[in-house]
Amino acid sequence: MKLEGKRALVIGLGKSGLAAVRFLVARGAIVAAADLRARAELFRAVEALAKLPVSLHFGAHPDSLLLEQDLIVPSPGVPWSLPGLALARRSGVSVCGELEIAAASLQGRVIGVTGTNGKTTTASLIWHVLRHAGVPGALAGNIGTPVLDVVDDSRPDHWHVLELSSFQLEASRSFRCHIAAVLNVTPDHLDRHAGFAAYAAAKARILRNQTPSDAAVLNANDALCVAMEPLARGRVVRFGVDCRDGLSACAQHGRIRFEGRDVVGTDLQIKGAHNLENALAAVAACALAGADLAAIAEALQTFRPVSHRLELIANVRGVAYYNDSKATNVAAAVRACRSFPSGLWAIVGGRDKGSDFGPLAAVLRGRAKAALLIGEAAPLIRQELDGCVETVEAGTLKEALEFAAGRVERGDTVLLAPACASFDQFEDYIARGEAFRRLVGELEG
Ligand code: UMA
Repeated sequence: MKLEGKRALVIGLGKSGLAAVRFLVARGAIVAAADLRARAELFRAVEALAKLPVSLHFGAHPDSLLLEQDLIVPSPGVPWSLPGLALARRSGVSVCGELEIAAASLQGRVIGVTGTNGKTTTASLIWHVLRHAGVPGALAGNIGTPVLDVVDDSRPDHWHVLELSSFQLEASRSFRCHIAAVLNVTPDHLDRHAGFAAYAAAKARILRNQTPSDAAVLNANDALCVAMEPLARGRVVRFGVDCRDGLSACAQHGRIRFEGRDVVGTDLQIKGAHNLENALAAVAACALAGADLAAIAEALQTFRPVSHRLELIANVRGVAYYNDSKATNVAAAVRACRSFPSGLWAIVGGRDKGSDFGPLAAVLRGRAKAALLIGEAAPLIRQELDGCVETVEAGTLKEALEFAAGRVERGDTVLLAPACASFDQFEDYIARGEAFRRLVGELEG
């Protein structure tokens, strides 16, 4: 894609937008950047761009600004269906997500990891293994380092491990993943996509542009992943927690196996059946990228849980406190709860994303002593849980923890698994997880 001399507008001045501005300016484009927020709220971004030739626009995105461009690069958080973007497309403006912009310049090969849950853990685990095996490259994408920030350092022998969200995939056309792993697809982001089918279709775009020499690593126990198999143009490598015919990566008698060979025990530092699936996907992706099984086994054993993902924060007087703030949808919260058979105090709630909370009722029945409800979605969740488990409208994280701390018994677990976005009470899931960590620290004190 020729960028020199092109009029390009970046929408959104978050991490991804800043990387896009830097990338486009470096390639000689005439760059403008727009953000819905006011200049005062974006002082850090403004400061970061101070020395670059870029015109900044704050507040609503007027059609006139969009229509005077050759190219528009919306950040992942900008709805792909925004009416202004549709108008721009109809008027011949090229609208491309960051992956599309990166596609032409990223050297080396890509392991793309998507799925509703487990993306960050799996991408981090793959990267941990590849580094251990001496494979050069980078870890980037939805995990926090924008893809466009790793392009300049990319080399032909690099493997890039990219966590890819439905928002990023929806906006890509020619981006190719040499190895594409899809972990699972369950409802999420229904406030952004036009229904579950559209969300699943965005995820499936990870397989677009693969060639016969590429590989699709797919979860054999997830119906939507199985449904993607016909879309794969290269090799299909299936993984699943129980070994059976047709699976390349699986677990049997407490051991992880790949293509019939023993790799390592399943007793890893990342816990739960969902993390076993993540480990299986990682084993398959790393083996396909050329890492040897002995190096994979060693690295799997030293991998620790990523922050805010079923992370053990502390054991206070015989009670375990787990932070799964990243469980921002119902399926993730259900998986987290399943890791604890009984004595559970589940802290649930936040901003609803159009979710069905029914599956939470089923998993909490019998294993939870109470569900402590926080945030905007509390009344909605209470309706679903009533009759299945005791519910307490605690309101805030602090009150939920105080309530639990006054009633817990030795051997119990207090788990933050919100099943909701954090934005009603926190800046993001990280701030919510850090607040939980701090409050548990106070209990310890
Ligand atoms: N904005 C507009 N116009 C709009 C909408 C938003 O100007 O119509 C502006 C906002 O005011 C804000 C900026 O856009 O200033 C934010 O852009 P963004 O939401 O794309 O956030 P970034 O900071 O650029 O972070 C993005 C990803 N965010 C989203 O996908 C929502 C980050 O994933 C990613 O780590 C980062 O790029 C680097 O690649 C976060 C995320 O929540 C972790 N992802 C979702 C998830 O994991 O569930 C998909």
